[in-house]
Amino acid sequence: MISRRNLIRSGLITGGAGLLAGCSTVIRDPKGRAVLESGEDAHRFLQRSIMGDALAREFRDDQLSPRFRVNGSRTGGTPEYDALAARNFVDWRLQVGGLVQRPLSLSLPQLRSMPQRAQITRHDCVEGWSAIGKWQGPHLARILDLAGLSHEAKYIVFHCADRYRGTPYYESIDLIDAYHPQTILAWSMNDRPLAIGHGAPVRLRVERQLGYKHAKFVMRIEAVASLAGIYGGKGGYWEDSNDYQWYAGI
Ligand SMILES: Nc1nc2c(c(=O)[nH]1)N[C@H]1C(S)=C(S)[C@@H](COP(=O)(O)O)O[C@H]1N2
Ligand SMILES: [Mo]
Repeated sequence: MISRRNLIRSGLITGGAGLLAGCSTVIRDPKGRAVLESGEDAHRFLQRSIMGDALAREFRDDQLSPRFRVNGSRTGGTPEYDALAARNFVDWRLQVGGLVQRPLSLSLPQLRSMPQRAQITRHDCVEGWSAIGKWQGPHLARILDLAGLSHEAKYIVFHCADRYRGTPYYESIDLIDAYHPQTILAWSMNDRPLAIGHGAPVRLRVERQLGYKHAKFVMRIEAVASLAGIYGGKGGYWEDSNDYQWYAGI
């Protein structure tokens, strides 16, 4: 099956190659050329050189989808998660660690009392459905700054409560996406606390990438220098299990 994402990706790369043909500095620069020669990096490179730090499209309240499906795991699923959910996540703490100067343990009220961003965006799943929802939460950047990233940190890994088909769900992004203004840890969806199906108590929103990057049921955030030692080493559940692209730019 040809996935929609691959179509988008090849479309972008084809379109982008044309654009870059006139961009002699990129072609002459050995680093630029190496990047162009590897498909996935090229996608990321092109999206960023064309879009820079551009925002994903935002929508109006009257454009919210009447129905937003629950996809993948419908709950964190473990006894520990169920116990947290039963007490409305008052005992839940977000752990922030790895290559940071100050490991953190943050409660939901703490996340809610930080400066918030709200955004109405379209979620695009690789399986071919989309839905528009409103998300609110603190900037991931703010939390990373509180923890103080070490210089060696290159990726942010999100460890989730659930196992999907028996394997722990996790995802990762690089620092450019981690610091993008629309990258938030959402605890609210459509002006209500995030429902369990959508990833309570907190899920990642990384709006310029496809749905599977938006980790639900986030328990722990880890800053790392390399993705190599983590599970299958490809940076995420779907990347490890189905060879999905690590950079899932839309
Ligand atoms: N922890 C976790 N996060 C996950 C998934 C999952 O199964 N477990 N599924 C992903 C996929 S493929 C999609 S499309 C979205 C679905 O989010 P939704 O249930 O809010 O629609 O969550 C993503 N994040
Ligand atoms: Mo998805």
